[in-house]
Amino acid sequence: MPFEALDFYRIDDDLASEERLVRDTVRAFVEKEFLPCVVEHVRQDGSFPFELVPKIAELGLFGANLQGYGCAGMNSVAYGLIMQELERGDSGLRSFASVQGGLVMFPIHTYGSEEQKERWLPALAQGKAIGCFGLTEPDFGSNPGGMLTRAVRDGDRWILNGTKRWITNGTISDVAVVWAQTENDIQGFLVKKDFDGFEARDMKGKFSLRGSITSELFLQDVAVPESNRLPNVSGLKGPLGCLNQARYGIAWGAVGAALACFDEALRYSKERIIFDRPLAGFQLAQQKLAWMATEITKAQLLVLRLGRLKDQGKLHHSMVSMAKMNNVDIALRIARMARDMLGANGIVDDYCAMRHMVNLETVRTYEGTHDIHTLILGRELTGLAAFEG
Ligand code: TGC
Ligand code: FAD
Repeated sequence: MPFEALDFYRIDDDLASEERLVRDTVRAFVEKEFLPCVVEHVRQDGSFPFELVPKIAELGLFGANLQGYGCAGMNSVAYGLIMQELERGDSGLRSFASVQGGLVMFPIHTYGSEEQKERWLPALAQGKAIGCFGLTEPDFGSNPGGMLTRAVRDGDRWILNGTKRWITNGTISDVAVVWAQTENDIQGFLVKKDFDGFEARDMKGKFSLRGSITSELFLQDVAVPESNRLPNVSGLKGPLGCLNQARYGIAWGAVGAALACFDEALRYSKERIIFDRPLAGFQLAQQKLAWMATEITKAQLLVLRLGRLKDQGKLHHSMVSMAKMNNVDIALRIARMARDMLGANGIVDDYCAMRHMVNLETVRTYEGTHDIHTLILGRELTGLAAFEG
């Protein structure tokens, strides 16, 4: 039986036919090409089905909401639906696309020179080049403003020193967007993989997001030409502006993971006979399913409204924080509940609930932890920042 996405409030009716078409196309791709191989990659830590990259590019999924330079120029809702469908497959798949599009193509598109855009955007959109985003450091995750990576001006180049950790796709990237502190402010640099003094290494031992490559980046006296500095932004708002894009995609993606877990739990509970009748017929099981369906519906409405606001230019970043925080939280709780409803079967990789559950632990942490988004909202509501002390 094919996957059935819950649509209790007929949200489909509010989608344009092109938006539905995009969603259905990505759903079919995930079903046919990605799901048959995901478990094999998850069993190896830090492995991704790289052979699917040309197909993902052909579907226009890298930087799908960007205009020009070979990008698909879709609206924000279509972009969100792409993220939803990719994460229905696996958070690692959505991560691959959201880093490439939201964290690498977006800053080049928004802050880059014309030369940088021409050089990188078509190649990144076609999947002929892969990129990564280096903001987090071993000692500075939630507080990137404290970063130790330094860029010192030396004539027409910059000398970069520092370490970035937890960087998705670092070892397979042709270009890293590296954020570094200069004498005056934070600046973004396009660091090519073959620059002397630059090295990326895989990180192993993950329980979570195993179907994704996570790396450390080492920069030792790396000389980066001034022409590789992103000229149109400075300060922390540069990287934080990129995070907005990726957090928006995660808010949609989390719905996809939740839909997969709900569908699995519903099916399983109808088929599983316990005490001579289907599990789904017991009140406790129905309570769980009713709660899941309600939370998914609320999450769907949140992101649809968010997407329409984004397209109208009315989005504030604290709205994105609310959606990322809420949707990842409910998706994680739904994944745990689905795993529980599957009993012992829930712990094996024939089923998706536990894979989504452990992935969502990462999703709760990256792109701003649940706590950080709570504090962003707290600041927005009260006018008082509670990040320190
Ligand atoms: P704060 O004073 O809040 O802001 C400094 C400047 O930035 C502006 N700003 C934003 N602009 C755009 N979008 C946002 N979301 C923005 N948030 C803030 C702000 O207006 C200000 O502008 P200006 O012109 O006045 O200079 O800075 P703060 O130091 O107080 O920030 C605090 C905090 C905690 C909110 C911020 O540091 C934060 O968001 N921390 C979380 C870090 C984080 O999310 N890291 C993610 C790393 S990348 C990643 O995880 C990728 S996962 C990849 C995958 O999907 O695989
Ligand atoms: P910390 O900041 O040390 O937080 C530890 C705990 O303290 C958390 O519970 C947090 O919520 C809490 N905390 C923090 N501040 C406060 C506060 N003010 N008040 C109360 N509690 C607080 N980064 C990139 O730059 N690029 C990437 O591509 C990337 N990919 C990633 C992929 C994976 C698989 C993972 C796990 C992470 C990735 N990250 C990436 C890093 C990610 O963004 C950081 O892990 C995240 O921002 C949190 O930072 P941290 O791990 O240092 O946790």
